[in-house]
Amino acid sequence: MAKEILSGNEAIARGAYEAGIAFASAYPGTPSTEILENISRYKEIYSEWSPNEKVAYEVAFGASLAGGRALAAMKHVGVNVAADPLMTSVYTGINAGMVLISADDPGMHSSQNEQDNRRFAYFAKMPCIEPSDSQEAKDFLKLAFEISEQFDTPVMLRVTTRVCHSKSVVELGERRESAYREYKKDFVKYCMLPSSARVRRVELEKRLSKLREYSNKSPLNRIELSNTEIGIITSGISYQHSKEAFPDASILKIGMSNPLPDELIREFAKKVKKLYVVEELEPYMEEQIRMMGIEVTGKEVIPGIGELTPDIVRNAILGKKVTYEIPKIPMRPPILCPGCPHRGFFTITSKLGLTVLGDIGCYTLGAYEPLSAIETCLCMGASVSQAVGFAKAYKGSKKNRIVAAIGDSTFIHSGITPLIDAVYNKANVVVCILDNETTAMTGHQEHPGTGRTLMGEDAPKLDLEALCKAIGVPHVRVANPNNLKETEKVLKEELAFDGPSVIIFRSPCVVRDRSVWKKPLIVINEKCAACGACFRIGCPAITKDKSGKAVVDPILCIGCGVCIQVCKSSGADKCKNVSIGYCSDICSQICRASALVEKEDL
Ligand SMILES: Cc1ncc(C[n+]2csc(CCOP(=O)(O)OP(=O)(O)O)c2C)c(N)n1
Repeated sequence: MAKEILSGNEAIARGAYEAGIAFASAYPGTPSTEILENISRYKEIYSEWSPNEKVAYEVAFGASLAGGRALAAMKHVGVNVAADPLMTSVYTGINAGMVLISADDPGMHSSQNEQDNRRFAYFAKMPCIEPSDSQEAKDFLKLAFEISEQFDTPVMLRVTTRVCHSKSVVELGERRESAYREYKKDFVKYCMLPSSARVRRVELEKRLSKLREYSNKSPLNRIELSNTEIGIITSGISYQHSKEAFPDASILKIGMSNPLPDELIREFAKKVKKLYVVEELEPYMEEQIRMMGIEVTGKEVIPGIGELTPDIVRNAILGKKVTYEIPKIPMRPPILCPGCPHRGFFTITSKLGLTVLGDIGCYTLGAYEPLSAIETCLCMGASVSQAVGFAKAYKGSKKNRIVAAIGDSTFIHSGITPLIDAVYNKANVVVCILDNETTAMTGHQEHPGTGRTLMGEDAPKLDLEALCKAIGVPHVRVANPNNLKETEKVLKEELAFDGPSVIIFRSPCVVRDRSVWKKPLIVINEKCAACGACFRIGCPAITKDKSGKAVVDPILCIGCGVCIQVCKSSGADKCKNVSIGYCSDICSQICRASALVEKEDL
């Protein structure tokens, strides 16, 4: 069989293909995003970006009921959004195999929190499978579908950033078309009213004990017996770290972490002198093992925050005190790209001193200095609902100045219902939809507002203006955030309005749409007053020379012109007085600009 070097996410996609699945859905989110991007390359599988994770889970569940194997993929916090259907789908069980992929992010490389979704699987009483490399990611996914069908339950495949993004050798297999399972109407199984749910509740417990028996015998859990001085129970990426730190130790490798293989754990515990549990984040296995009456060392020595490494595992077990520390290296927070349309918007909200309640997306970077323009970030969609509550309860001087800033993808994900709340309850808020026509933060995925699907087809484009009007928003405006005067005028007008309004700040993401790139700008050194105004917009293309004057890097600058508009020496629109202007000399000297050598007089 052919072998390839694949990331965990690519391997999961391959596993989905080989498992003969019919349907895959997701809402993007690091570290899970590439799973669906890779699945969409297999034309045998219908795949879609759903508007949010709840929908992604439900459409996959619908596909499973209809008889096709289905999966839904999401980052760990996405499972919170999908929790409602998830908790009850475990009662009904499935028809064709159904797998939920939860991609957790220990260390919060790209997340607003750090949660261990093995706890979710335990809470939901669903099987949880944990691969530790790309080969297992593929093989375990296939097995997860078999477990799902054998035990009539959705199954969680829980991966973490290191498994998702590390690459290792994977032996490929053939696609085995899964047999179509005919849907049969079954009130007690599929229609969760109290009378039927009570029946299924009992079934759920019976299923769990069968799953525990399975877990004890399953090849997913295996003892690797070696030196018996130290025994380590571990799962996922922590298995790789443990092997590297203690190549000679005995290991119980857990691949199925819910339900845990209790008998196997007892057997292993008897064989070794000192027993450790090495697991990232929560003492999930440790607590259960202790509840079995087995003496074990875990979080007393292994940090419960952040990622583990072989060094941490080695030091912790050798008795050196290891505690989690926030990295001390100089912070280099991510910043808005040069030319990002969000910059113009924040330049004005900062200037006006507005209270901007933020959301999650590239625009959250407006919270960092020097813009410091966003005051909150909680979860997707929360900007609008928080703004409603804030506007209602706030008694300070900025009472009428509450602004919610939310991206287009995030608005569709979970901003619409809170906007309905704003209209229904007459909240005095200005909701600013920062519409860059893509899901930029996670890598430019399509969404219902882009007019394209994951599978590359044209789709009806969600009309945000019409949607907001239909909700009943009295004022719906559209503005160009790169035009600072227009941005300021529209914001001031809507802030003066007593009631909810929506301003759609529309300008494409410049990383995705290069058609908006203009010639790079140049600073006329002798005209620069070194006032620093252009530094305050936080554009990475602008740096300071030794004398404190501005310098524009022509390689980074895409000529959005926001800096020209804040340049103090610009003297309105009179080009002659502008100290930053379009460069024609430099353009002709750099390759990217060779297409842009139009003469432009300063
Ligand atoms: C529940 C949840 N799902 C997914 C994510 C990952 N995520 C963060 S921001 C974002 C979307 C950003 O797109 P948009 O709102 O259009 O803003 P942009 O980045 O384009 O400015 C996604 C998918 C998340 N943080 N939380």
